[in-house]
Order: sequence, then C-alpha cells, then structure tokens
Amino acid sequence: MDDFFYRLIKESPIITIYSHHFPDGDSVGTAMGLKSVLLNAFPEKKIYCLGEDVRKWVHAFGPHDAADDETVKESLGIVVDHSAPRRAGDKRVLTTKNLIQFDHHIPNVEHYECPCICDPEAVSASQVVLAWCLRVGLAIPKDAIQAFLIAFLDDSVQYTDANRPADWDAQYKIMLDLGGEPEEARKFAFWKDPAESAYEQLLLKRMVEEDGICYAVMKDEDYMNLDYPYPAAGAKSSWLLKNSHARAALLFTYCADEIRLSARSNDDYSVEALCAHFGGGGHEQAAGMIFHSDNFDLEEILKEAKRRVKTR
Ligand SMILES: [Mn+2]
Repeated sequence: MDDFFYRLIKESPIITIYSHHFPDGDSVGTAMGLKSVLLNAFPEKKIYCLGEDVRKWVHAFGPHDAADDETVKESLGIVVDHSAPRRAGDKRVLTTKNLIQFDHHIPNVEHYECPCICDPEAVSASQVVLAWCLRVGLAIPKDAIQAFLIAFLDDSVQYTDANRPADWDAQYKIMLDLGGEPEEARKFAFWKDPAESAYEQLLLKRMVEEDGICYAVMKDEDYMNLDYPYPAAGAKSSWLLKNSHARAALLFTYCADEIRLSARSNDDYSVEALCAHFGGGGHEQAAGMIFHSDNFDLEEILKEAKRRVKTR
C-alpha cells in the first residue's frame, strides 16, 4: 500500500487534500503538513488543501486553499483524519479522479470506498501520515513537521496524562527529532480562542456533579451564541473531567437533531462499557456516541453511569 500511494501521488499533477467538517487541529495540520511534504518533493505539482476555516486553525496554519470544480475533478484526492464522506469539509471529495485516505479512526459502517492507510492505535492522523512519509523516504520540511506536531498535540488533548496511549512519548520524540519545536507548537496548539474561555465558564456553570460522575448538557445556542464551533464544544469532556472530582465526565452536546455524548474517565471506570451499553464505543477512558432525540433518555444514561460507579 505504501508504494501504491507513493506512485499514485507521483503520477498525479493535481492533488487535493481533505480535512474534515468542523475541523480540529489534527485534520488541518495533517493536511497542511502533507501538502508541504509533497510540494517539497514535487514542486511542479498543484496541491490544494480543501476544507472549512475555523479561527483557531487559521491562526496556526493559515486558511485552506480554493480550487474550482474542474481542478477537483482532475485531481487525486487525499482524505485525512476522517472515515466517511459525510464528514468531509469539502463535499466535492467524491468527485475526484482518484481517492486515497490516511486515517486513525476505526472504520465505521459508513466509510470511504478507497484504499486507506489506517492505524487505529495512533494518537493523531498526522502521526500516520508522517510514518508513511518516512517509510517511502520523503523529506520532511520544517513547516511540515511543525504542522504534524501541532496536529499531534491537538489530538492529544483528548487524553489526560494518566490515560494517554503508551507510545505517546515515543511518537512525540520522533517529531522533536525531526526538528519539531515544542514550545512554538504549543503556542498554536493551545492558543485559546476568547470564545473558548467564555464557553468554559458556561460549562462550569452547567456542570452537575453527583454520585461519582459529572455531566453537562449543552444546547446549540450555548456555543453558537459565543461563535464557538460545535466540534470544539463537543470535545470539552476531558476539560470537564479535569475540573471535577468525578470518576467519569459525560458531556452531552446538541447539534440540530443529534446529541453527541463525549465521555472521559480517570481510573478503572470504563466509559467504553458505558457507551457500548447504549450502542456507542471508543476506548476504556475515552468513548462516545451520537444519540438522536428519539433514543436520547438522559435520566436512563445517568442512572446507568451512576450504577457503574457503585459496582466498582
Ligand atoms: Mn485526528
């Protein structure tokens, strides 16, 4: 697969790279880093990063590129950091001449029908792309390793120091050895949008802590009024856990007819088992699920979550 991807890229004069809908730092940083690696190796190519701009990541990487429909149709598309076309930041992803994918999400029922290099154990998609670049012998320019490092740090925030994957340090070291500058990267990865600080204050007000768990239920208008993006709002569960004394934090975030549960835990409390009980999944200490108004019963979920505290 490594060589197949390399050959396809080498043979394609036009390349479009796709971050996901409501992008996080990993999807944009991976796309921008890959663009830099490929432009460095193949300066004659036309390469475009396509997707949505959000303030925090424009601050770190600058805006996405613009490409017309014809260009997209003639291009090799490269999907990064998401598993299904529905999640793409630019829906023209399915109109490309060829399509390949780098990811670290466990493929869903709904997924891209294209060749994929995927490592579900990886902390970040940037790590998957970087590993491929190194395996096929591509040089990593300074701005690329910086983008990959910012991406990696951003996807790392979903873990606490206690529950981050065992190979986190090794991956971090690889990026520093390649010239990544951690202080500089942190300035961007942890740059705080003033809207985020305001949202955290709101979360603190809403947070309920009882019987060993804490939870908050956030509505569309809560983040929209602050101009704070939904994916960022929905991912504040680790922050919630850190700011409580609970064993598990459950963050419910509405987005139109969906209610996203993002759950995090500190010790041997398995939020994976909790989410699986309702049809979701993830990892022991970082799991989630999407509910819809017809299958969302907050009381039932809280009851189950508390029961699991008691049966320790
Ligand atoms: Mn990611």
